[in-house]
Amino acid sequence: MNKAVIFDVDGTLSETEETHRKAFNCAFESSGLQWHWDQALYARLLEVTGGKERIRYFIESFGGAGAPADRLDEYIRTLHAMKTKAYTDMVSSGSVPLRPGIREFIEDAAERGFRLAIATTTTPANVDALLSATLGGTERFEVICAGDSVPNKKPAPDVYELALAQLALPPTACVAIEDSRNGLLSSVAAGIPTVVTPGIYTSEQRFDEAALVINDLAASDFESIYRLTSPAG
Ligand code: XBP
Ligand code: MG
Repeated sequence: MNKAVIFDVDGTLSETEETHRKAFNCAFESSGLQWHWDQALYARLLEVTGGKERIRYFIESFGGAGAPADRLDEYIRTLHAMKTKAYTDMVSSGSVPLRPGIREFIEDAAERGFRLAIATTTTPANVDALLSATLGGTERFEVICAGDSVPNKKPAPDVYELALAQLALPPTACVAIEDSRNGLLSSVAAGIPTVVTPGIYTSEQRFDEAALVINDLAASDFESIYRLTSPAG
C-alpha cells in the first residue's frame, strides 16, 4: 500500500520534554553555568524548536551570564552535545515510556501495510535512544528525518518535505501525527493532513489547522486517522 504515517517524536511518541529539560539543566550545571530552566520558563522556550537554537534564544533573551562573548556558536554546540549525552543516558535507562496508544497505533498501522516515517526537530541520537529503549530499535521506520538534516526547523515545512521526498509519496497519501502548533504548522505547510495529540506542554495551544485533534489516542478509533489518507497514484 502506498500510504504512510509520519510521526513527530517529542511530545508525540513520548512525553520527552521533561527529560529534555532535565538534560539541559544537567549540561548547564556540569558547565558551571548558573542557568536553570524550570517548567514555566521551558514552556516559553519551547516556542523555539531545536536545542541549539533554544539555547541561543535563551542567551539572547535573558543575557546568558557565563557564556563567552566570542565563538558562541562553538560554545553552544559543545553545551548541546553535553545535553544530548545526558538526554540519551536518561532515555536509555528505560525511564521514558511511549504515550498511551502509540505502540498499538504503530503496530496496527504497520499490520495494515502503512509505511512508517519520522519527521522530528530533535537530534538523531535522541531518536535512536528513544526508539531503542521503547520499541527495540528503529527498524519499523523506513524513513527517519531529524535535527540538522534540514536548514529550517519546524514550523518550517522542510523536515516533512524531506520525509515525503524520501518516501517518494505525495502529501495526500500520508498523515502526520504531531503534538505542538510548531509541528502542525510544519506538516500542514508541507500539505500533509495532520492529527494532533496535544501533550503536557502543548495542551493550551491552538490547532485549528488540524484535520483531527485526539486527546486520548488509546481510546480512539485508528480508522478515523487512516481515512485522512488517499492512495498515491
Ligand atoms: C522537539 C524539539 C527538540 C527537542 C529537544 O522536537 O523542538 O528541539 O525539544 O531536542 P519534535 P534537541 O517535537 O519535532 O520531535 O535538543 O535535540 O533539539
Ligand atoms: Mg513534538
